[in-house]
Amino acid sequence: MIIAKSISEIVKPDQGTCVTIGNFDGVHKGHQRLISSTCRKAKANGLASVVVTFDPHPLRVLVNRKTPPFITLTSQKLELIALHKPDIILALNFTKEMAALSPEEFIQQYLITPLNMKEMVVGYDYALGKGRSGNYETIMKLGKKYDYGIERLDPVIINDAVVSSSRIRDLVSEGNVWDVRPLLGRFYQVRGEVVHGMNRGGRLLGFPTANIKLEDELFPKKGVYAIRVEVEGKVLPGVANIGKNPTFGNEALSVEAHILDFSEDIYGKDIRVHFIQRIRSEKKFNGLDELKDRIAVDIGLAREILSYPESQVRPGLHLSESESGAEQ
Ligand code: RBF
Ligand code: MG
Repeated sequence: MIIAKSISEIVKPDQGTCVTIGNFDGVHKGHQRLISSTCRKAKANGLASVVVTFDPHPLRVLVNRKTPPFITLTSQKLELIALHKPDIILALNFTKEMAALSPEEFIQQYLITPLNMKEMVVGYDYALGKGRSGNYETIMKLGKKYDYGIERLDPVIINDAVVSSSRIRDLVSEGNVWDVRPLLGRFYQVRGEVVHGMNRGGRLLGFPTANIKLEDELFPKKGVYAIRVEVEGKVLPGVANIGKNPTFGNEALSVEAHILDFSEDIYGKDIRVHFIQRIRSEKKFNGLDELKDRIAVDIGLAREILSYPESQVRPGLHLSESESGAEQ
């Protein structure tokens, strides 16, 4: 498998390729089906499999107003795609120049000439090229001219609605992290480096927390969550607070994780926080003792939630199709 950032890094595959292309924010169940179908179809036809995606997300380049934060940072997106073992992942640097290409120019310059594309697999709502002018019919017509086949997959339906990145963003923003799991095939995750916070958690409260350096990613709604924390490949139970610590006066938003029965120094380490279930809203307590008592209750609830078999997290792995509840 090669992960390339530009077509100049790719040796044109003589046998031809089967390609899927998309933004793939979240690499959710719909995306997963596209990617696995592409790999299967490539194998069946003696082609190399290629997943083409964009970095940064095209909305970041095209829209001037603030875009919504994304479900996956590029690092996680590429890891999730790589689980399907395509022969090539092409993460193209998306630019205004690229956005100005017509569907034909894009297909010819990025998919035909460098990749020798013979088959293309696209989502039900896919469109490409300037202003999304290249819809399915356009891509079909171009297939006759450039001699590639095209397959369009139906959306994946879970709990009576289409799985989409925007549906997932909405659920996460509402704090509904448990319900997002079947749509992703895993729990919602944020990642980042452990940085120094106020240093008051351990000293003052008796509940030390790892503060995560915030990246430009989607965070669940403010509140307290049962979590699992991945540190150097180990998965540890914990409880997280996302918020502004109103008990201490309004501070900047922080995401902090208290790992249960744990006292190692993990400053500077990159951790992943998997959000299992929301426990409550953040609130302003009348003093330290009330907050401490409540955190002890939160920890009790988290222990219970984390004892459910469905709350397990396998580091770096997807849940299986049957566990996820995906329907055809
Ligand atoms: N701070 C608040 O002001 N209100 C809360 O409701 C609150 N809940 C928390 C729940 C847990 C499980 C943890 C670990 C922390 C919570 N905090 C809350 C944050 C607390 O104020 C913070 O950890 C310390 O101030 C150290 O930064
Ligand atoms: Mg994320």
